[in-house]
Amino acid sequence: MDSLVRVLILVLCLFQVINNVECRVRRYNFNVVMKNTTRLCSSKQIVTVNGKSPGPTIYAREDDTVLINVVNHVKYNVSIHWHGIRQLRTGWADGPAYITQCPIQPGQNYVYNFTITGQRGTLLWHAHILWLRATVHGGLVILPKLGVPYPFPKPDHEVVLVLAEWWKSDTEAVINEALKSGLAPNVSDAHTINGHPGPVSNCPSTVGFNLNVSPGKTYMLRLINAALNEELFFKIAGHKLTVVEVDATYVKPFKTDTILIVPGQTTNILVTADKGAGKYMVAASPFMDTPTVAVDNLTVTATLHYTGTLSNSPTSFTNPPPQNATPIANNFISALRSLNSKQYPAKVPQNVDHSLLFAVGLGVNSCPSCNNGSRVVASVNNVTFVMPTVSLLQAHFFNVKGVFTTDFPGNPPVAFNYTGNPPKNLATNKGTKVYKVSYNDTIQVVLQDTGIIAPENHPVHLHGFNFFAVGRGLGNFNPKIDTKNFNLVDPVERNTIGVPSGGWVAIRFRADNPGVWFMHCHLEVHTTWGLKMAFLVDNGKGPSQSILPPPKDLPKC
Ligand SMILES: *[C@@H]1O[C@H](CO)[C@@H](O)[C@H](O)[C@H]1NC(C)=O
Ligand SMILES: *[C@@H]1O[C@H](CO)[C@@H](O)[C@H](O)[C@H]1NC(C)=O
Ligand SMILES: *[C@@H]1O[C@H](CO)[C@@H](O)[C@H](O)[C@H]1NC(C)=O
Ligand SMILES: *[C@@H]1O[C@H](CO)[C@@H](O)[C@H](O)[C@H]1NC(C)=O
Ligand SMILES: *[C@@H]1O[C@H](CO)[C@@H](O)[C@H](O)[C@H]1NC(C)=O
Ligand SMILES: *[C@@H]1O[C@H](CO)[C@@H](O)[C@H](O)[C@H]1NC(C)=O
Ligand SMILES: *[C@@H]1O[C@H](CO)[C@@H](O)[C@H](O)[C@H]1NC(C)=O
Ligand SMILES: *[C@@H]1O[C@H](CO)[C@@H](O)[C@H](O)[C@H]1NC(C)=O
Ligand SMILES: *[C@@H]1O[C@H](CO)[C@@H](O)[C@H](O)[C@H]1NC(C)=O
Ligand SMILES: [Cu+2]
Repeated sequence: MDSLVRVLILVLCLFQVINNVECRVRRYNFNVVMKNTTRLCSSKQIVTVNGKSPGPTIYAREDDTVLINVVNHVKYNVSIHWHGIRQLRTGWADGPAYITQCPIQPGQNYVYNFTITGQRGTLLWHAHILWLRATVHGGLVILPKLGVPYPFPKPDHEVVLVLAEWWKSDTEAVINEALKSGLAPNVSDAHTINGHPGPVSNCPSTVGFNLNVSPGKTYMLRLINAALNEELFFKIAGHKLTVVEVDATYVKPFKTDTILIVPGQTTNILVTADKGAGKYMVAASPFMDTPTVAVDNLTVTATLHYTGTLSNSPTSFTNPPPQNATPIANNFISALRSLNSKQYPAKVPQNVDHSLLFAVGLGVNSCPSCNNGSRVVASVNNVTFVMPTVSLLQAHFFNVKGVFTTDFPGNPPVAFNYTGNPPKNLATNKGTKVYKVSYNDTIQVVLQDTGIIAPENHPVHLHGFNFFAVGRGLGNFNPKIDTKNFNLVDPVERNTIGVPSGGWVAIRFRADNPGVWFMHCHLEVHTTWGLKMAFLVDNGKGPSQSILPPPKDLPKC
């Protein structure tokens, strides 16, 4: 290439003004700042990126390197996770505080540096410390390589829709109050779509997000659930939704009325504006099939607004599914299949080196200062994870002793009827334990919900990998019967999966990424309570199978 052209492209790329030439490096500045914000007719200060919540959408192409300079101007420690990005050998850029990095302290900055390999689609980024994720989140769009089409008809337009939750109170006050009392935190006061709660009865000035569409055009909605604690249904009145991708992997397209999307998941849907005119309600509402668990039951609405439709035109409404609509949730989940085409094969591990059973759920530990003398906790295989004070990845890389142990149990220490009557003793162990595997080992984890306190759906997220969801069922997992029914051909591939309430889900992945990788419930309340653990994947042979050295500006503890 002519060097003048190359310099010109570099300059244009530096300022992010073009999308159609190959900018192989994408640069973003994330200034973490406080912002006074009014929603639901009440004002508060929130933590934001660049003064906005949702923050900026990151756009990149497959194979691009992304450099995000995060500058912390707030009083909280901050770290940001690029949720679903594989981070091959670059765990230093993954983001969970005290797992792969020490937090970025007030006044400090850190450049997240990662290359996107073998992925394209919609993901999200969010704070991975405290409850800052409530307002510090945004979209992450990975376009296919230049010239590579989508494996479905190209939409005319694309729109990012971020679903989230809004509290009138400060969210740090909400979780701190709960940790003090030992009880569950207050639920949110509203759900939001791109920051808008939609019309609510006690605040007439609040309006919903407006999505303008032109008759006959097809829209790809890049749906993201950035909510802290709530799984959501999503519907559009009068329109069929064609699902084409989840968690940045293509699926066999299918049509549905209702999407289920749990915190941490993303879903791309095609919607054709085939009505000609009108205003159609878009609705997101909670899914919760445990009657004793409180949720924010407000439905957030937005409008699919055909251009040329006057504001007094009729509006088409839709009824959100009932909160406990398990059959609707199951229909959606069982329709998901990997595309598994020649170009995008599903590389499902056919054999497993580590067959693990992880019992996930709640527990009760003693807490003399709490309201009831006890506190609700959560655990994986009866281990309530204790956050270390230096990051696990640093401790691993620099061989710092005494930070973690490698004795995380591969099976529940005591087998019991997980979904039947709970054991008498609901106490858990505490520990900072990891499960260690060799490079390229294959791992199967059956995530088994427990009925301790109550059976509940847990959206479990794995960092550093996509996994295949090979099986799912109710009650206790039975290896003899259930393994035979696994789908090892075209199971859905994703990074976050709902463990069904009172049931189990089986996932498989290949440990082809050295480092320390967090796995946790993506309901922030359960993560806080300890439903988290980490896998340690050793280096393989040679530099291409080993963790890169840490960047010079990696924050210190
Ligand atoms: C934001 O709100 C705080 C009080 O909540 C107030 O002290 C501050 O002056 C406000 N800042 C701006 C820029 O309005
Ligand atoms: C980003 O990381 C790569 C190695 O993966 C390195 O070559 C490059 O210099 C880094 N860029 C910056 C700006 O630190
Ligand atoms: C939580 O809800 C209770 C009951 O409505 C209320 O008294 C309390 O102030 C709330 N806590 C926070 C931090 O908003
Ligand atoms: C939502 O919850 C509140 C408080 O628990 C309850 O009063 C109300 O009836 C519920 N609304 C719906 C639609 O379920
Ligand atoms: C715990 O305390 C709350 C209020 O402080 C009370 O409503 C609840 O019944 C108590 N639960 C148990 C298990 O004692
Ligand atoms: C577990 O408990 C449930 C509910 O009591 C019961 O229906 C089921 O048969 C039990 N399963 C086993 C394996 O004992
Ligand atoms: C979990 O660990 C605690 C503390 O060691 C113990 O008391 C309890 O019996 C264990 N429960 C199960 C189900 O293993
Ligand atoms: C990982 O294991 C698979 C299956 O045994 C093998 O085909 C592949 O070559 C291995 N990859 C590496 C990088 O060792
Ligand atoms: C911020 O992180 C540093 C390093 O881990 C820690 O020493 C400090 O206590 C943290 N600050 C707060 C307010 O938690
Ligand atoms: Cu959970």
